[in-house]
Amino acid sequence: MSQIISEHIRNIAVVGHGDAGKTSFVSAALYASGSTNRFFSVDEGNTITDFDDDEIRRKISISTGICYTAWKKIKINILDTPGYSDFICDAFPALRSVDTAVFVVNAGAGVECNLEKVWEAEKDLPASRVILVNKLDRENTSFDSSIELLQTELSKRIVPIALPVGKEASFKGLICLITQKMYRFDESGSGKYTIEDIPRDMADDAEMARAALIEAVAEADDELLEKYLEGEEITSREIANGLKLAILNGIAYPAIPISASKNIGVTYFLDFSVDYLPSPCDLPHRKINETELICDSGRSLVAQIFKTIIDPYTGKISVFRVYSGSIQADSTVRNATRKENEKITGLCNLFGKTQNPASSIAAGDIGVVIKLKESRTGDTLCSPDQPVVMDPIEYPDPLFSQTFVPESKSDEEKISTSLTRLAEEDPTLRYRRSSETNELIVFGMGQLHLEVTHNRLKRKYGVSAIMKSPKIPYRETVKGNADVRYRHKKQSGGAGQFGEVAIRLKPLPHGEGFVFDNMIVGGVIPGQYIPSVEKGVRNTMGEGILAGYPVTDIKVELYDGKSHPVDSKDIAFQIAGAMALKQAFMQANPILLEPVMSVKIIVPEANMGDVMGDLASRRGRVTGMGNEGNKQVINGLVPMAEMLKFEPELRSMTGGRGTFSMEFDHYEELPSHLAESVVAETKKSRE
Ligand SMILES: Nc1nc2c(ncn2[C@@H]2O[C@H](COP(=O)(O)OP(=O)(O)OP(=O)(O)O)[C@@H](O)[C@H]2O)c(=O)[nH]1
Ligand SMILES: [Mg+2]
Repeated sequence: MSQIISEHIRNIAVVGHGDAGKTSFVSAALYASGSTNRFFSVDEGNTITDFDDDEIRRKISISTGICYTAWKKIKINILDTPGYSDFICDAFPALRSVDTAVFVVNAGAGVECNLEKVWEAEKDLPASRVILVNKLDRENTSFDSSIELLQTELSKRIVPIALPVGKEASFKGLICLITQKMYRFDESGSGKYTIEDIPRDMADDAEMARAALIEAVAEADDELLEKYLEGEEITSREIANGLKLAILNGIAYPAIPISASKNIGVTYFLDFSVDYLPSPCDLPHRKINETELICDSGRSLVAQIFKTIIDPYTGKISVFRVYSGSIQADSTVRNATRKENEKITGLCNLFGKTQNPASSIAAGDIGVVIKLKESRTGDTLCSPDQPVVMDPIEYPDPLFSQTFVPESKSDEEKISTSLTRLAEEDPTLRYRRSSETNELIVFGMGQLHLEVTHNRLKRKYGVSAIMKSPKIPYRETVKGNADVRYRHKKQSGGAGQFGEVAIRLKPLPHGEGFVFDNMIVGGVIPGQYIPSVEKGVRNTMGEGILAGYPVTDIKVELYDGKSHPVDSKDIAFQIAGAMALKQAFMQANPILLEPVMSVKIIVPEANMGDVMGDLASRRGRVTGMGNEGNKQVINGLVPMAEMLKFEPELRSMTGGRGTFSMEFDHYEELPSHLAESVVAETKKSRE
């Protein structure tokens, strides 16, 4: 595409629950508008926006796909977001970067949880929203009942602008309530339509629906409202003007019946986008501190990177939306977030995985730049003279974790850098090495997310790893006291070793760590060997005594000992200290401590009972309850070991509507029957 005028752009994000038909809708739109020469499908695995190997194999979108098309000389940028729970987070930065949210709803499925989740994303959601009621070619679907449900569960502002003609298998067209014409769609799936008069048997329904539309639209337009209240005739043009205003201000959310896979209603939506959806210039100016971002290519640049893709061949691809000014190829811009300059070399329009070079990206447009050095998702790019920083993009902390054990030495060497690269394009992926268990723990949004990550490590970076449940970082301590004398003596052959220590072991309150008390008087252990004893004790504490976990919350009093003028040495006292602690520890009623998490769970009222019951079965205790919006909040304390598999359980208990967060709170004694099996497991793995 050559020079783009900002008024000739529409930016839409296609959002909704998994499987609603978002990718199919985008595919239909690309075919109908001539951007592809075939109707690609998710089932055949050849769509433009689901091109990743995992997306094709699993037939779901994992990451937001970016493409654009031209319809009646308007450039429509389309962001095809994922709807599956593990990947839904990618929808929010997309929503924030567009001017209209297009909700695709599965007509047969009611208001599904991730549809609700994106609908509630107040902070990211543009005012302008459109509802596409999809899959109306399927059995047991009804546009009317879908609308009724959406109006009661999401918003009363949802209002049809078209009615379906024909039901289920015979769904073949629409009645447009604005033009009062019927659009009959070509059965071949081309998206083409012919315009006819409204069938006589639908005239009454159309009249009623039109009245509802006028009523909704009138709220945005005082003049229209007056006319409507006076019962005057309202023209199509007047409805159209009012509708535009109502959409821009979020007063009406138009709904359209479609079938993506039969390409019915899709071109009607494209026409509608051109005529009614706001261009980037129609929106109220965004403001950052004192700076107004005006959508005009002639001004200073402000753009935000809302997504990063790491392509094994091309390298880093940064996807951005321009809010003000324009980006020119071969220029230098300022990354105001990182306070670094960046060279813009490869500037492109992205069409799925294809990069189409561009000489500039205009105000309001979406584009990509290749191989930026420092820039990351969320960063603001601007003209050096106007360094404003847009709000960063925030992601929830992933709470589902698995240990990745590299299979070979070379896998071990590559795994961290590969995970870093994966995490750069996937901000809900995190990893860290546990200082307690030394395991590499990978955090994601759910089992499927980590399975995809595991597969990508192999496929993109050639790293093989075994995925398994992480170890719990238990600690060891004692509940009682002990008094032990230990002599380490090796005086036969070669240089001798001699060291004798007497220690008292006492428990400390939880969280106090370790105290080493030197009570030696009269030099029975020479001063230079006291640190040796302490070192022996500390090393043993680090290795663990009962089950291989670090020892904590103990006090060791070194109160007596003996030395030898020739054979006493550092190593001898280290060994004596270590052995004395081991013996004392086992005599002093040793126990295991387990980490306990402070957990916050948010669920619909209806699931409260189930979730409370589930918490009790996880040895959890509730510490407080309240509500947030129309949801219930449960605060509690639950052992970490019981939370590892909580995420899928909560998902199934609440039909995906529950969410939770947690953080480490404190250590607590592990009940003895559970401690026994942990000790037995350590024994087994040591053997
Ligand atoms: N009968 C019928 N099937 C459809 C229609 N639209 C989509 N499908 C099917 O529904 C399934 C899911 O379609 P997708 O387009 O992948 O759905 P999605 O919303 O992109 O799903 P995620 O990306 O995983 O959130 C596929 O098998 C499609 O063929 C439709 O209008 N009618
Ligand atoms: Mg999809």
